[in-house]
Amino acid sequence: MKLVFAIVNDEDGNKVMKELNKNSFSVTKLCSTGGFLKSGNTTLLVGVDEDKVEQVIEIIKSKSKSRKQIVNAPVTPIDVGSMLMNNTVEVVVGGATIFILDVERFEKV
Ligand code: 2BA
Repeated sequence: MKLVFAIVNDEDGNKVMKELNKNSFSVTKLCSTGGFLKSGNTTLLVGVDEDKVEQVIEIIKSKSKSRKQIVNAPVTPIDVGSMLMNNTVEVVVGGATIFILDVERFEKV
């Protein structure tokens, strides 16, 4: 068995979860926060047999869009003397960041 960890945009989270449920996959949704943007994202946990992992990835891929986001990157005071200036940076976020882990043991009691 494998555990699929998928970090998706908040706006895509429900769509991905709905499609996984429609295809009979059990999903747990966690509210998470990206360390870089400090904004909310959604982490989905899906426990599946190894032969279903590709199907899960395809579903996540089909419902997750990548987006460009403009963020304020503060310029350090060293760069600008005593003034504190803001500099905007464009980053591409997602579609989805996926980790696949081996499950040592799975029990429902
Ligand atoms: P955040 O950490 O908020 O990152 C959002 C986006 O900012 C990233 O998109 C990437 O384009 C950019 N970014 C992140 N760290 C950066 C840095 N040190 N310098 C420059 N740009 C940076 P994604 O790569 O699509 O990641 C989306 C979210 O997935 C991340 O949100 C984070 O919550 C998670 N994630 C991505 N890679 C991860 C990893 N290796 N381990 C744990 N979580 C990860």
